[in-house]
Amino acid sequence: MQRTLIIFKPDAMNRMLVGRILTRFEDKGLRLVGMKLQKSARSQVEKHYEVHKERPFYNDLCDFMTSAPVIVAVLEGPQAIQVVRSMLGATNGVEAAAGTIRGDFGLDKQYNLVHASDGEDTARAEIDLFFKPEELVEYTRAPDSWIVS
Ligand code: 3AN
Repeated sequence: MQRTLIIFKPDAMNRMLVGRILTRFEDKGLRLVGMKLQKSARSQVEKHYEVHKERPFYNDLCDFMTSAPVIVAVLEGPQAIQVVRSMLGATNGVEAAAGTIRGDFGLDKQYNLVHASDGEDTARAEIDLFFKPEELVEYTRAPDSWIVS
């Protein structure tokens, strides 16, 4: 089992797409182990996107990510990091394949609806940045035995 951090970005929130996107993750069988609504602190967002600090879009990206409340969540499942990245599709909605979340709902590279961790180390760091250990819940659901053999 692997855990990955996702963020429903301000565009997903303002376009009221959270329910429809979350349904896709639920339909896939992924399990929510943490979830909260928050207006992110600038310092948290700056740290989250630190790897892009030198990129020209860094400041705009931090402005955007603090412009409205977001929903941060942790999803769990086999190979969850890769599974969720594949479901999102390419960064730019114009290029993202049809059938992916960005391919079906987006047309932009900044307004790309959902963030998801891109590797094991980043997933661990991002989960630590956005969640306290006690905010993550371990449990099983009745259908789990029919989702993973
Ligand atoms: P991904 O979200 O697919 O992991 P990254 O890590 O390359 O994409 O970029 C992080 C975030 O930076 C993206 N989600 C997007 O919001 C923003 N971003 C990436 N490239 C650009 C760009 N050329 N112009 C504006 N924003 C960008």
